Amino acid sequence: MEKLESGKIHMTLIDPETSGPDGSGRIAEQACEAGTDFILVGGSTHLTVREMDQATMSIKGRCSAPVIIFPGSSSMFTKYADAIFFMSLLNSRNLEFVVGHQKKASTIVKASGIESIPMGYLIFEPGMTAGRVGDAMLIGKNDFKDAVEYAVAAELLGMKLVYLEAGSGAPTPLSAEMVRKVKESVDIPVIVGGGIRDEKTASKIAEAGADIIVTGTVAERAENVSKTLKPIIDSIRNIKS
Ligand code: 1GP
Repeated sequence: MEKLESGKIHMTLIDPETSGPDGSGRIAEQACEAGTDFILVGGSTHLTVREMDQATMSIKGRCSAPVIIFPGSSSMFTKYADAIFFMSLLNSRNLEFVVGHQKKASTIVKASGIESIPMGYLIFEPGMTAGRVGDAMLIGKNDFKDAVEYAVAAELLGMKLVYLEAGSGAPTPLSAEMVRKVKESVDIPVIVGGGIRDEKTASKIAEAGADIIVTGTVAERAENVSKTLKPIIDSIRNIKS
């Protein structure tokens, strides 16, 4: 929240399932060099506590940015992270993703003492793996009313952030119009991710009102992560809310 007072934020998503512990550390190191603000560790597929621990320790050893867990299930926890998105997939038809995993993880997360950030998570078309695994009733590209209603519900439920997700690796990201309509309707910060691969797209989405931009795949696939992420990160820095 403090960081948001001085401008837009960039988060780098690292999925240890794809990158492994060493690869996760390598991506984090270069993302840090490029100026990313936070590392998200996690993804839609299942990871054990041990895998989360190894990847997070590798990331923490090579990058000073705070690490936030982005869980796909109740077992995706590590005490080595700085915080966790305690998130609810509001448009899932499966109660497990709305509140079941949260119930299972609740006492462990609380006892760990790590910061828990309540977040509403909404998956839009095409949704990709997150949409399939989370059994999401995907919000259509032009279903502005649904998107706004879910986002306002997240705010009224007390969530501190709302995340608009097109799905990791989505061929196209959310439209600027969708981001603008949601942003105009809520007073909590809006995170946007899925399919953002270049500075032009990132700045368009940030200009439309996204407070936080998440990129994942572009770093996983880059030969030079730092060189690839830097223009994306720089492009959102001077955009006013
Ligand atoms: C996925 O929104 C994130 O949860 C990142 O998506 O991998 O397409 O950048 P990409």
